[in-house]
Amino acid sequence: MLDYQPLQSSFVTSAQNISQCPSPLFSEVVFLGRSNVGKSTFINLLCNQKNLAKSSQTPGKTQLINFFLTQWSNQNKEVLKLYFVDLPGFGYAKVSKTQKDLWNKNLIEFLQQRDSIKLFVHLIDSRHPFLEIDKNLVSFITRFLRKDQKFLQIFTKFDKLNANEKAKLKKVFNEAKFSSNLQKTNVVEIRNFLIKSALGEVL
Ligand SMILES: Nc1nc2c(ncn2[C@@H]2O[C@H](COP(=O)(O)OP(=O)(O)OP(=O)(O)O)[C@@H](O)[C@H]2O)c(=O)[nH]1
Ligand SMILES: [Mg+2]
Repeated sequence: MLDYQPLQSSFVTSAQNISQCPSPLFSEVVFLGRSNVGKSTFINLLCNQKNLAKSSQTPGKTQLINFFLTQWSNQNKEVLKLYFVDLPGFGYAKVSKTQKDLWNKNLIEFLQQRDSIKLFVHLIDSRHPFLEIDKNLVSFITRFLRKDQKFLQIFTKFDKLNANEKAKLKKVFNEAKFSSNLQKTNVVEIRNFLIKSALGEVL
């Protein structure tokens, strides 16, 4: 089985809308989820680089479509490149309505029209698994998900649950993955699964 190790990753650019995005040279993985769920921290954990994507205790930290060039090696000495895309969290409202509407329009266009997106990673806070806003995201994405694209759910902040709550959540969401960005739980398994999904190697 191929195992992917992180090589050096780097920030490429921030875009406000699809027209400002870089040339689609590589397959892309986008990270979606409510503000403060741990998207930026999760990217840093996967890439094994603490300060690659900016994370913060204050919700609303990530405000643009941020592209990172990530590089991975496997046992065959192959080097694989992917764009990881860190997005602003939804559900964060500390901007004007006009600003928010424009943002939503830009983000929706990006998600629906950017052909190089191969994997949507939806991050959900383990403590709040059934929020309406997350259900809406699932139905929104599945409406336009193409055959060459995958959708993966990851529950973050798994460290905040007790053993009983962990077992329950795993049972209900049996296709999801569970991560503690703090304790680095399952990082190797999740990293491999995610990269293989982006490559279309997971059915
Ligand atoms: N306990 C715990 N804290 C976490 C975990 N993942 C992230 N955090 C913390 O949650 C806070 C938010 O993390 P970010 O990575 O900035 O969240 P984000 O989803 O990128 O937020 P926005 O950019 O505002 O959308 C930070 O204080 C992180 O340290 C986790 O698995 N467990
Ligand atoms: Mg962020």
